[in-house]
Amino acid sequence: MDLEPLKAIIGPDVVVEDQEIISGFTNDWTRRYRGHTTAIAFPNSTPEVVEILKWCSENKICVVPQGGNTGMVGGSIPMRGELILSLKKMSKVEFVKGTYGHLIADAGATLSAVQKEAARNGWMYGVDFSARESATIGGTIATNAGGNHVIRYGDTRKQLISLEAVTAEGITVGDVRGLIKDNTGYHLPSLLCGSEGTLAIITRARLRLWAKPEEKVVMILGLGSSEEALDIVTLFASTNEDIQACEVFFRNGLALVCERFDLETLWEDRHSTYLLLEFGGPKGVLERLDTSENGWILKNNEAVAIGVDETSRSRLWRYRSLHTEAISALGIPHKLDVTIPHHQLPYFIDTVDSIVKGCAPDAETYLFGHAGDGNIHVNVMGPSENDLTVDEAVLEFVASLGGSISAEHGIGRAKSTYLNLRRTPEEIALFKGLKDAFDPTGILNPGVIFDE
Ligand code: FAD
Ligand code: 2HG
Ligand code: ZN
Repeated sequence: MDLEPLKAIIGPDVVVEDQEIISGFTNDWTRRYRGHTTAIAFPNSTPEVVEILKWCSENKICVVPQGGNTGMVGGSIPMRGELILSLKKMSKVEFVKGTYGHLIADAGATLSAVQKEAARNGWMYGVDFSARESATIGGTIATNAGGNHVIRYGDTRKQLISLEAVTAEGITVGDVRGLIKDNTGYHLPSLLCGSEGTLAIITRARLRLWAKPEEKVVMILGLGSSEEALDIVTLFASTNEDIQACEVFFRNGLALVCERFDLETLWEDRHSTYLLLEFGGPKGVLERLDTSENGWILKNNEAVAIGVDETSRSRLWRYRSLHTEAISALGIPHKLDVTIPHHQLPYFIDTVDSIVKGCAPDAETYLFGHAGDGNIHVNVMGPSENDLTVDEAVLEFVASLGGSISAEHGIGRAKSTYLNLRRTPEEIALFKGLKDAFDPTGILNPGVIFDE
């Protein structure tokens, strides 16, 4: 890749060719995707993104957009030596004064920077998950990230008021003006959200903020079955206005987390199933819960841990959010991020291990996830990295139950061969038509979403 002509257009500092720096950007968080490239472009502004893409399109140089590189499906990794376009240097975050809770963030701003700027101005951002210090707003939009609070505030798409992006040929589309209602044709933010860097580079976004709850309470319940856990989720989701997270995990994952991070075990390891609930609202969250029709859930259960202050709340969250890191310490898992129709969730949870064992008798399956959204993370340890028998069997099982093969992480490279399990040939053809319109030379993230 001769990048001298590009450097002559945008200046030499924007393009980095030092392999020592580059090596920090070519492998993914899971370590499953290990790529290579000769260069990374670090634009400082939207006009620089325009120049880079114009030149890449004209010269048929393939581009892999990258934010925080925390993605779980290999979408941010240059597997064939593509140019990495990192948005890291575009990281401004600005609360919009005089509005009822809007914020404008550059694509490279971290999720945590957005959360902090919202909080500084008395508001909160509706998306949160444990990679907040590295994941960027551009990456969260490109993947339509979900996380812990979808049950209350919706996914990233629901937070988008407007966005600015640059198509593969260097055409800037959209804006960050604050029109709440704007029914002028197709809705670009909805389309580009979840497009995983295959249609355009997201450069800026205007985000909706929410009123900060006065008080938060976190609790973990130790339970005897997935059915019991999901009955409680249904009850709270349908009757409690304060509920903002319903997370599930199980005995083997909890044991791993406790051992790895030296956490105290919960109730001497007596339960098979654990439910973490987070409530937020006006003062009196616990009192309201206690006197509500669901009060019996707490009174009848001998295994309830409650956190009301920041320290005890985050102590409880660690049991759930450290699952990914604890599993990663064992090796490279097979990661499947699926949604199951609510009424099938207990069946899925109770059956999936036998599906896995049918392919790989010695495999260990760890399940955890966002129970309120029907989103279970299936992590399987055992089968070798390139043996995808288990992945295929689990995804086929999910499809047979009417579920989705990607709940929140996206298709990326990892799931591209299975797109047909969720999308019809007609839908895939329509998707390809959209891809051609935004990226006629096919330079943006080849191999992502669509199998090559
Ligand atoms: P990257 O990994 O850099 O990129 C992700 C995809 O977006 C790639 O296809 C890339 O090409 C594209 N992309 C990045 N920036 C742009 C841009 N500006 N324009 C166009 N395309 C772009 N995800 C969840 O949804 N919920 C969770 O609860 C969750 N928890 C996680 C916990 C851990 C510990 C980790 C490591 C990851 C977790 N993730 C979760 C996955 C990941 O953090 C999200 O997918 C996140 O949105 C990725 O953001 P990023 O900036 O790191 O994007
Ligand atoms: C989570 O919910 C993330 O913790 C990561 O989405 C899921 O590691 C995983 O499989
Ligand atoms: Zn998740």
